[in-house]
Amino acid sequence: MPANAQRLNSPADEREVFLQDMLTALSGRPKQTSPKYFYDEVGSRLFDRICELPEYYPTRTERRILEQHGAEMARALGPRVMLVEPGSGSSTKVPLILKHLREPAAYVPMEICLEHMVANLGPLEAAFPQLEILPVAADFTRPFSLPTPRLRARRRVVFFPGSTLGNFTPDEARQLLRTLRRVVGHGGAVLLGVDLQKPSEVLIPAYDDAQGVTAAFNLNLLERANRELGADFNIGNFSHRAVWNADAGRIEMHLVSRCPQAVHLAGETFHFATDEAIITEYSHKYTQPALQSLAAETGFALHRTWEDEKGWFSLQYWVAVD
Ligand code: AVJ
Repeated sequence: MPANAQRLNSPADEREVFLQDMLTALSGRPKQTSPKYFYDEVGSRLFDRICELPEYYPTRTERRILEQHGAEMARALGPRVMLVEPGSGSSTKVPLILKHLREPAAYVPMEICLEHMVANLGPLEAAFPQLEILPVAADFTRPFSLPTPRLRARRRVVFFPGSTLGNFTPDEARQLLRTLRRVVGHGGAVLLGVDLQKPSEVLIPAYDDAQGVTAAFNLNLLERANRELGADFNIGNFSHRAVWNADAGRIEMHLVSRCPQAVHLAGETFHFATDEAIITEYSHKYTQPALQSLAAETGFALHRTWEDEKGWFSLQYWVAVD
């Protein structure tokens, strides 16, 4: 583990939390797990492959907006920024901002999977040798503390791309944004990447691609529970499904039981009926008016937005208001 990396929770802690969350999930009606459990090393690598899929437009669309408007965004953020990125994954987007930032104080990537995060910081360290990089291995949905960079930062900015905000229900999203408001503090800001509403003919293939990579990403959750928790999911008895829930404005990913079956975990037995589903992820798709009010409800003012020519994806610059 690199000297400057912080791990806020021990692997044993993480495993115990995963176990309790799975037991709660499998006891639920409907059964529902958190999408954060997709991202072990296998899942993180599958997600990297999803980002390259022809059907999965969010990553490349956001990347194009960052390439076209990165300099403007950096001007809006100003000099000596401490840039915090929750759910940084492979940190492949942040260089498009960092390269335009004046004297950034530090970059703080946050990821649950320390190994995957650190394994992908090499190119960034090479590209920005002056920049202090302070990785934090933590679950940003749980209370966390931030490291103090050598250089005194003029302001804190949270960079939250990729529409990860979409994983959260509206109430959870408000709660998370209020946490990020406290994290950035007075004079701080967030730079959000958010996927926008569009026809379901575009959305559903993006979450159910022809090559089956998203299906493997979804099923890996069960393989991970078998690997790490000693569960006995029969992977072949479950199938991947992506549905567009128009009323809730979200894509839902499900793992559907193909037959009546029982799964055992930590001495407990969980029964599945045919066609019974585990909800494994929500991916909410936003509209501009909804984002405008979400900013106001969570202690921010929407200052700037940048969109692609199709209006499929949006980068939002929100400034903290007291
Ligand atoms: C990383 C949460 C933004 O919801 O689009 C990709 C994850 N799930 N394919 C998304 C995901 C299925 C992705 N986020």
